Amino acid sequence: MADKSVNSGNFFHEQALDRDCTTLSRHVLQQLKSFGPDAQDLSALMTRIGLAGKLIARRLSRAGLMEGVLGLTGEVNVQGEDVKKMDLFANEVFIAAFKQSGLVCRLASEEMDKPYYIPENCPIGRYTLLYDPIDGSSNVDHNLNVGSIFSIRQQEGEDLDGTAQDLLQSGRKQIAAGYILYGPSTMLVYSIGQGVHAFALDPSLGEFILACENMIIPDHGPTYSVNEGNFWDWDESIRQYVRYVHRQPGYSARYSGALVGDIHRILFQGGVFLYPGTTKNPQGKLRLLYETAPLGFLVEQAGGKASTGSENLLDVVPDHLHARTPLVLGSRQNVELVESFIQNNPQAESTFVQV
Ligand code: AHM
Ligand code: MG
Repeated sequence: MADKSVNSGNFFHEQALDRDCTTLSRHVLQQLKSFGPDAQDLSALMTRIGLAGKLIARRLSRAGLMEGVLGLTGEVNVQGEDVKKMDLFANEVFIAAFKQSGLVCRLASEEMDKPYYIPENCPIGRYTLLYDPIDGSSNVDHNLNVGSIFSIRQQEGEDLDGTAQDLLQSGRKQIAAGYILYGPSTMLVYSIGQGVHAFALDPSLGEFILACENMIIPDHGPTYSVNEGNFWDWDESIRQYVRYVHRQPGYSARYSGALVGDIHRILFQGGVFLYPGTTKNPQGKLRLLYETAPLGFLVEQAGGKASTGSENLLDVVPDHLHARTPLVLGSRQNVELVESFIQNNPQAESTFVQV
């Protein structure tokens, strides 16, 4: 008679092995159900992004022990923000990871005034990588969570004048998007338009392994995530929303200073992240092409909603590479509630599921 305990042991062993073998590149190919050139390219793009993430995670994990990792470079970037050494390092990591890949023709990031074009002596691909190398830079020097955000678009036309005008299109043009979260563990969350999937970096393997497939954001959640230090710089409608939330039972404020971490929590628990315009910056702080549009793409793919407060975020067409948008992102019902305040028609919470 067969020994059932041995068989079931084998079954769990096989399952665990299969899970460990679900790497990022394999997962992309499985999603696309193809080994054709487009699928191979997308799989290779994700692998390179994963490599950049591993290099950045390695540097961050040793930052407190090494000279010259933390602090400012003394430069100011195109956004008018002080550049940190980690911002510069992470920016260069992505360039190094893609320069010889033959996958991209250009990279554009928060830290570069203009796109970086792959030099002619290197293989040139047909995709563009847009990225924020370190999201939440102010957290870096204090050993708090930070992230990287990425978005992939296909080059349209020849871009002969080198101005990358074809990038000035809505977020619907994204082929893939996601983020890497450098927290207690390093996680990569991505979508190629077929759901949202989370991978955890297994340090013993040096691989991103599937941790959570087809993530669905709850329709309503308890978290509101906003920098209330800007309260008196907001429009009255945002102040009214926040006052309203203060009076509602069940809400919790969570704001880490790094968008990636805050959105990661909201993807799992539900809730809303807001970065509205202020009197000084009516378009808010966050940039469309490499911050808000990729996260909007992810959240929509998870069944949530991405808005500027007055229109669908993924419909916004930027007028320049570093254009900003106000952001209201998260669970569908929470986002609609914020929108109703902005449109001066506050909806009663009773129409929403209680938290
Ligand atoms: P960064 O990419 O320069 O770090 O800026 C983006 C970050 C977001 O991660 C975060 O939500 C926001 O800026 C915090 O800004 P503030 O300090 O104004 O609340
Ligand atoms: Mg940023």
